[in-house]
Amino acid sequence: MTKIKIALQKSGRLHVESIKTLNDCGIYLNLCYKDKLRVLAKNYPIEIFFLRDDDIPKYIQNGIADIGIVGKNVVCEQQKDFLIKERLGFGVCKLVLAIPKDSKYKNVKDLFGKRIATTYPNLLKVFLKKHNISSDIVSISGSVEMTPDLKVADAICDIVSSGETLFKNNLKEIDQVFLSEAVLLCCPESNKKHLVNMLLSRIIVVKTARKYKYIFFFATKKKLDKIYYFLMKNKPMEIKIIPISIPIRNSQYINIQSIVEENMVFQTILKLKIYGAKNIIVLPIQGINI
Ligand code: PRT
Ligand code: ZN
Repeated sequence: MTKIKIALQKSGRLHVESIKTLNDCGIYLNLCYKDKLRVLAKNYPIEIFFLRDDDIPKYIQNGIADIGIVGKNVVCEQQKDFLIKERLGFGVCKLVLAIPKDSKYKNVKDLFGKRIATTYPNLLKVFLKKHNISSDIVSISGSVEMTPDLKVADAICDIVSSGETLFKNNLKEIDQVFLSEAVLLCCPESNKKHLVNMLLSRIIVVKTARKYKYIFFFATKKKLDKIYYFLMKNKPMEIKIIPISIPIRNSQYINIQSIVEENMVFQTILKLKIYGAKNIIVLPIQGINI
């Protein structure tokens, strides 16, 4: 039987969420996969390759794997953007320019002729070119944050997520070079297009659902108009589902159900409580087909 081959990061920041994405699509791996490099899915004709993230774009381009998950920063640094099929919304981070805290430089323009250490020379080159700045790119393979202290560079260009590493190393961000998140790669010349497209659409359904929650509650009929207006006003643009209200026999209460953006859940609950809503239940959504 034809198998879809999927390349995922073996360990590291994208590993857990990548596996979770497959699980959310209903694809489960055989137990004890932890130390293996090739694993079969339990319930689908799918084989997973666990790789270093830097190798994933190559595997996809050469057709060794059909689908892969990796940081956009890695793909674009390797100039293989054409492999990107979909953004996945996790592993969010940014590539930034940072300098020692006591330095007076304010932005990229102040780095003209200065030394910038990075593991992302290509992305940095593109950014400097866009701003017409000529700097000395010091290309290294790790521990970039130490280089200003060691006088190897005047500034760094590195990935930041919480900002803790910059803070601990007495560095401050001065400019954003590139925004990144995990992306789904697809081999453009895959001979399993039909199977791959089926899996892709399932991943998109799961990804869409992750952004929303299902909200279920009770309210009195006389508050329905206000609640309905509030929910419609805050309804996700992307989704054409309107809130539904279900009358309850012999009761002044009605049951209302709607979909809200995850980052609006807290505000929505507060507002609904003001309108006297009761028994508010928030549920995760398994999938949304738009
Ligand atoms: O072993 P392998 O080669 O597969 O993994 P890796 O060590 O090269 O990559 P890994 O696991 O560290 O990161 C995988 C991907 O996660 C990256 O390519 C990014 O797309 C994404 N990502 C998200 C990050 C971060 N957040 C992140 N914070 N990648 C790296 N970092 C590092 C950064 O380089 C810096 O050293 O974390 C430090 C900064 O973190 P904060 O939280 O202190 O700001
Ligand atoms: Zn790597």
